[in-house]
Amino acid sequence: MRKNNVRAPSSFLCLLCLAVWLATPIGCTGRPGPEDNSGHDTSRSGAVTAPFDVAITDAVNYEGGDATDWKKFEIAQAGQVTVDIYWDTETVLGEVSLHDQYGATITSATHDRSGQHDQITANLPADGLYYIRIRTTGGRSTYSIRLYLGPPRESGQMQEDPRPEFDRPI
Ligand SMILES: [Ca+2]
Repeated sequence: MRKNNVRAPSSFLCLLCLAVWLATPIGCTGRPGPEDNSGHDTSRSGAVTAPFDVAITDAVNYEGGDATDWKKFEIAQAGQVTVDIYWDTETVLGEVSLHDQYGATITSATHDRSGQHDQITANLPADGLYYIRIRTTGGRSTYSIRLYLGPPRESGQMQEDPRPEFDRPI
């Protein structure tokens, strides 16, 4: 009987320890998880509208907890769409992909680390809503992205656009 009385509290303590251990976030090392600071655009439902023919600037930062940005656009009729992306940091492990309204991947490109520019293009089968996902699986970079109707144009044009936003820290 006495033995049981002693054992009961220690079992309780073990359970308490287990509960505390399970409740402790895995990322308690002080470093954020890849999406901890990603904001609404970490998922398709929070995608930001990307205009046509205008370069927009944003950034992804894997170690900083903002690994993914979703953009969205609509087309009025089926046709070819091209996306140019320029990474400020060539060494980033970047990816850019095009998705249909349900999130299925239409085409994608893994960043070519020998340069800054990647490009994807696709013939979209119907009018409606489409998505672009920009992601890093390592490193960080500011990037500029521009989408336009039609086949790929000469690369390098976008580099001439003024991009004062690049001064902000990422
Ligand atoms: Ca984000």
